Amino acid sequence: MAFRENFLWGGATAANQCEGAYLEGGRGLANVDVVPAGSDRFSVGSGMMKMFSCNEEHYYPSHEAIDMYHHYKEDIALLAGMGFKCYRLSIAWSRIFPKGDELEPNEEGLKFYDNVFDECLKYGIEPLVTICHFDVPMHLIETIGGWRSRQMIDHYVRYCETIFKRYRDKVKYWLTFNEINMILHFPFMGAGLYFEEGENKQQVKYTAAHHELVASALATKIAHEINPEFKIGCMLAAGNTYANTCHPEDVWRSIEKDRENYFFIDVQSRGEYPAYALKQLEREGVKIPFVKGDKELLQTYTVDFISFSYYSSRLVSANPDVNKMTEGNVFDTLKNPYLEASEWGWQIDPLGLRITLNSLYDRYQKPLFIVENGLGAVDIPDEHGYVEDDYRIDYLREHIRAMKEAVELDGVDLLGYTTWGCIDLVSAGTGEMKKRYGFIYVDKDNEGNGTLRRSKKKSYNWYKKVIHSNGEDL
Ligand code: P53
Repeated sequence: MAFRENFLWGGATAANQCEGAYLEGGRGLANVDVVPAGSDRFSVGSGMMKMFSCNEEHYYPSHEAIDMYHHYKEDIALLAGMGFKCYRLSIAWSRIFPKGDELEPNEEGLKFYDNVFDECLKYGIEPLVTICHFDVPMHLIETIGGWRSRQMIDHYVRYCETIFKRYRDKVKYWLTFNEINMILHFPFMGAGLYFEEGENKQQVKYTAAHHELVASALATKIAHEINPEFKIGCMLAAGNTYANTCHPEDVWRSIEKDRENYFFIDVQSRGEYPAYALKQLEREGVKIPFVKGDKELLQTYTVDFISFSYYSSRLVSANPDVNKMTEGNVFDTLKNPYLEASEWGWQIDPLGLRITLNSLYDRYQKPLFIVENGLGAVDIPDEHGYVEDDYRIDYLREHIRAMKEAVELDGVDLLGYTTWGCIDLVSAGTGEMKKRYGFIYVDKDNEGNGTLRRSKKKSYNWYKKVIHSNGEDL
């Protein structure tokens, strides 16, 4: 058998993309609530357009999302019906600390996640919790500028300590920051960063990154103090970058591109700023805001495992004339002529997953966890809400095969696999509902119309069979 006995099969979601109830239960407003769907999404999400509150002209998909806040029992029962061993979800920071700088947490928010975890445990589902999946309380953005401020570390650590203690006996696996490298690509959405005119963006991004990296190390420290059994992971938006040709310049460019992303994991897993990053930041005139003790913290409290999302490989050229990027993703990439693409232009590359798994394992030699993978597609349901989603089954089957080869043939140490958006939810990149990943269909459209009814797609029973056979019956 390729996969270990207790391999963690399951699916993943994020609070802002599924919970809704954005002001219920004492929850405070977060950056993710003011990022609209539609044409302004990219400018707001990337910190170029200031929109710190909601207005009438825009539609904000996080406000209701799929209303999992009120449907969680039904939803977790559906996940359990597929035999899930693991459910990755995130805690909405502003449910626990509505403004972010309170000293006492919001009991109603804590209670909500108690209920959610109890529901998971009832079915023997192991929760895997993302502590921060893109969300930052708006109050902290308005008062201190989000992660550009070092004070964020204290607020984050207080939040971590609160949830580690509260869920000490319910949750074992934690991720400190979702796709930490997203800070470079979608900085308002990823870290609450808004750029003032004329500001050195590179400096702001790496300052914020440093604060997150120190916060992540501190979280790892207190996690193990609170419960030595806790497993703390980092999380990378992964996918190797290929060179467009065998021209050495292209190969070099692809190495540089990958390092932009590896940088974060190099710090979180190896415990220090890699030499290439120190040199590059120095050349760019970026100052890393080290404070006494930071280096020791980073060195001492490295992560227990490496988790990542994988949707696609990337492609780059050193030639600026060739380097015209495709649309449809916050990650730049050239069109790879050997690959097909999804309806949103994301290129489909199952072998790329094996390549990515091997690269990460070679580099870090720590257990890996695939915490996101899947196909965002348009689904057309029949009158019962049933979708014949063979395209999704094909995508997942090929990726699971590739991951199996990485385990069986290459010896990669893999803890589990959670598909993205196991129940349809709001797209982070576009804000649409139409871009669906789920085994479970949710009746809701891009404009917010629909009954929110849940129904099983064809892939539901397929995935159930995959889990039941521990990945043998694909
Ligand atoms: P969507 C791209 C853009 C935004 C978030 O993306 C992304 C990515 C791809 O790496 O990251 C993750 O919804 C993220 C999820 C997100 C998922 O990819 O744009 O962790 O929140 O939903 C898929 O199709």
